[in-house]
Order: sequence, then structure tokens, then C-alpha cells
Amino acid sequence: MILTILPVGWDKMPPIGISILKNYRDDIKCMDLRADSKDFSNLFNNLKISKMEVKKFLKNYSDSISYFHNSKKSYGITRWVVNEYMIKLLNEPNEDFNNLFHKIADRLNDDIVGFSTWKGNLGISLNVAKILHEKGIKTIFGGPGVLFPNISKYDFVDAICIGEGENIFKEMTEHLGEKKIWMSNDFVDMNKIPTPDYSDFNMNNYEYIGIESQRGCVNHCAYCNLREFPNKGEYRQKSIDNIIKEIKKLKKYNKPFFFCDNITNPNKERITKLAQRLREENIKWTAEMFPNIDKDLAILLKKSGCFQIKLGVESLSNHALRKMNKNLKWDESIRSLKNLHDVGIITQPLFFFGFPTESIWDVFITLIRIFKYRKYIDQTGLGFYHLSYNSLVHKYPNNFIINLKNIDDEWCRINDMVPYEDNNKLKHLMTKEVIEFTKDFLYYEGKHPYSDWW
Ligand code: B12
Ligand code: SF4
Repeated sequence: MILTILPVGWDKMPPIGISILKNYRDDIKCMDLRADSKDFSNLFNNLKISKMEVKKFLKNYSDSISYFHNSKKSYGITRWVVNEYMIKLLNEPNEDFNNLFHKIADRLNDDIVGFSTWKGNLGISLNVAKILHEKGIKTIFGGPGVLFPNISKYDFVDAICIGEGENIFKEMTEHLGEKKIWMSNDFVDMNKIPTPDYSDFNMNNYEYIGIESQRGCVNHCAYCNLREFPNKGEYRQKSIDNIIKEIKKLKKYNKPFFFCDNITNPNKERITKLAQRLREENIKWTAEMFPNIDKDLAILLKKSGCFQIKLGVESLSNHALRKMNKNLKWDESIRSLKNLHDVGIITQPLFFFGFPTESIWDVFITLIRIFKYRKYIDQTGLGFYHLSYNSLVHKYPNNFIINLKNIDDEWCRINDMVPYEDNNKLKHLMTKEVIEFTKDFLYYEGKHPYSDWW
């Protein structure tokens, strides 16, 4: 049996999900086809979708998506539509892509092939699965890519794992053909999860080693559905002893660790204990954190080997943060950035604009503060709000003064973008202009967005 992850995706770390599942059967070979698929990337990058075409396509969807196509410096625009294109290819094959799908399929020669998907590689994985099915190979799907779209309608998909795989993977693969959708009713005990088995990968291809410390999230930010995945919001931690045991096993790869958590600092006590123990291990590590990091913690993080932190700052306006249910004040974020920067940890605050109840003043003040405190910002990612399925905004649109559009198609679901209309049109237009301006001055300052994620 092969477990694989196909392009497109961030390939600086071996895939952690399938490396955990490898422990549940003796006959599994893991293959990361993102790391060695230059043909595909070239073809993909040369895929010409005209701006007009993109505009026509996106205008039906939602106000938030229109930020992408109106932006002069839009990142990843073709990647948002590419999945739609890939899905189209299932019925209208294109010779170039078809050859490539066959080339990929030829490498996946086994009785069962499992695809780990996210929204960036789902369409490609489906095309390859179709070819494998024609050869009599069973195909199974998992990962966040299967969360919203209805892929069970494809007869070449034999089984789908929704959410966490650990509890059901073995049974699912031993009973292929009996049922299509598998979902565990129980939450996985984080302390029973085996250490990811990276032995099938060429580790020279990677910069980091993935490790988890928890699943879910303690917070309830209104725009977010991260806390729901891969479980349904049940927050669980791995014991610090077990994290350290895993680190000891994985240290042999001699690479920095990347904590694959929503936020690695659910509270000060936990992150302090974790950092104290990491300090004894003499490793380097990086993580995503909530921006409430005081001076003492920053010093400890540095001593424990932390060299870089992504922070979900989102906005530097208290009004917007309150509307987002973020439980954070803007000056806390700035203090966190300063504390981290002062001890020499690379700061990567993330911001997004266009949240429904955010005012033009919120946008403006955020941009001014980004500029004012730019010396504490090493790199930044400026994003645009999109409405995620199952977020609080999706569940209670009236509270955010928006109307959900009555469009429910595959593209929306795959891209996790609920179409909606923002009733405040003027604010919406102004936000776009202000964002253009910001991008220019941030480039000027040399603070680049995370282009390597796309
Ligand atoms: C860490 C992380 C990152 C890291 C590392 C990413 C990486 N490649 O590993 C960084 C910061 C780089 C990142 C970047 C991005 N990320 Co991210 N990230 C996460 C996060 C927080 C954890 C992922 C993780 O490793 N989990 C731990 C492993 C063990 O879980 P897992 O892979 O899901 O595997 C389990 C199951 O899914 C299942 N499973 C997985 N594969 C398979 C296969 C089979 C056959 C079976 C049966 C089961 C199965 O079993 C596994 C064990 O239970 C998730 C949110 C979350 N809580 O999951 C978002 C998440 C994966 N990211 C997401 C997104 C959108 C992005 C970005 C586009 C963000 C942005 N706007 O720039 C980029 C793009 C990344 C890219 N190009 O690949 C989305 C994906 C949405 C989707 N529907 O596809 C998620 C789900 C968050 C969200 N809800 O928005 N991300
Ligand atoms: S945005 Fe981050 S902190 Fe907020 S709920 Fe989502 S994962 Fe948790």
C-alpha cells in the first residue's frame, strides 16, 4: 500500500499525517511527490488563465474573493482557480496534464493508494486516482482537502476518511468496498499517537521536521475553522514528556522542528513548561503562536532554541479584534513582536483585511501601526479575509451584517470560501485601495509576504 501527497503544496517538511498513519500497517510505503515534481510545477506555472477569465469566474462568488482579482500584486491567484480547472479536467482531458497525471500514476503502483489532500492538491489527486482506478487499484482519500467537497460521488474513490485517521485507518483499509465514508466517533488520545515514521523519505529534500503538541484550539476566533480540524473542536494536548520522547527519536535528522499546531501557546503555563524542557534538548524549533508573549517568555523561548514564530495578529485595531472575537488587544501584539524581536527571534505576524464588520478606520489604523512598528516585523503576510465553512461568521451571518449568497458549488467548498455579500460597499472599495497602497510600502521596506507557501 502507498500513502502519498501530490503537488501542489508547501514541501519544506515531510508530510506528518501519512507518516503517522504508516505506523498502523506493516506494508505501507510513503511517497512525497511534491518534493520531486518539477515537471508538474513548470506546467502548472505556465498554465495561462487570463485576468479577464479569472475576473469573470470569480465575480460570481463573493466580495472577499474579489480582492484577489482586483489586486495588482495578487499572489497565488491562479492557484485559487486551478483546482476548478483540475476538476474540469476529469471530464475534459488536456493532453499535457493527462500525460503528467499518467506519469504520476505510474509511480504509484500498488494494490491500494491513499492520497493526503488539502485544497491545493485535491483536483490533481482526483485525476490521478481516476487513472489508478482504471488499472484496478483501490484509492482512498484523507486530509483537510476532503472536509467540505462531496468527493464520494466519484466512483473511482473507494473510501474517504473525514478528519483524524488514527482510530479508523486500519479498519478502513481492511474493509475497502464495504462503505465509502469513514469518520471516527472518538477523539484520538494525543498520548497514544505514534511518532511519525519518516523513514521512507529522502530527508535531504526538507528544511524542517514536523511534530505535534496538541490538536484543536482553546480560542474561538469568529473567522476561523482551524480549531475544528482534524477533529471537531475537541481540544487535546500531548504530554510534554511524550513530546520530548518524540523529539529525542527525531533528533537524528538534525533539522529544526516545526510544531504543526494551531497555536503552540494555549496558555503561559503550558508554553513555559514546554520551552523549559526543549531547552535541555539543544534543538532549534519554530511554531505558530497567539500574540501574547511577554518578555520573560520571549527570553525563555530564545534559550530553548526557538528561532522564528508566526503570530496570528490579524488586525491592530481593537474594534476589529473585538468583532473577530479574538480576545486580544492590539498593543499586546506589538509588545509580543517587540519582545521576540529584542531577543533575536524572527517575527512573522500575519494580518488580514476585509473582515465583514471591520471598518475602513480599522484597516487604516492597522496599516499605520504596521508601518510605525515595522522594526519589530521581520517578515509579514498580508492576507484577505475569506469566509470559511463552519466558522462563527458562517454560522451567524446576521451578526456580521453580511448576506450569504445562494451558491453552493464545488469550487466554493474545495476552496473553503463561502460566497457572501458585504453590505458595506463603500468600505469594501476603500479597503481594496488601501491594501494596494500598503503592499507597495511593505515591499519598499523589504518585508515580503510568504511567497514560499504558495
Ligand atoms: C501546520 C500547518 C501549516 C504549516 C505547515 C503546512 C504543512 N504542509 O504541513 C504552514 C504554516 C506552512 C501552513 C501553511 C498553509 N496552510 Co496550513 N495548516 C497547518 C495546521 C495548523 C496543522 C496541519 C498538520 O500538520 N496537522 C497534523 C497532521 C497529523 O494532521 P493531518 O495532516 O490533517 O493528518 C491527519 C488527518 O487529516 C488524516 N489524514 C491525512 N492524510 C490522510 C490520508 C489518508 C489516506 C487517510 C486515510 C487519512 C489522512 O489522518 C491524519 C492523522 O489524524 C492545519 C490546521 C489543522 N489543525 O489541521 C492548517 C491547514 C492544513 N492549513 C491550511 C491552509 C489553507 C494553509 C495555507 C494555504 C495558508 C495560507 N493562506 O497561506 C498555507 C499553504 C500550505 C501549502 N502550500 O501547503 C488549511 C487547509 C484547508 C483545506 N481545506 O485544505 C488548514 C486545514 C487550516 C484551515 N482550516 O484553514 N499550514
Ligand atoms: S485563529 Fe488561531 S487562535 Fe483563533 S481559534 Fe483559530 S486557531 Fe485558535
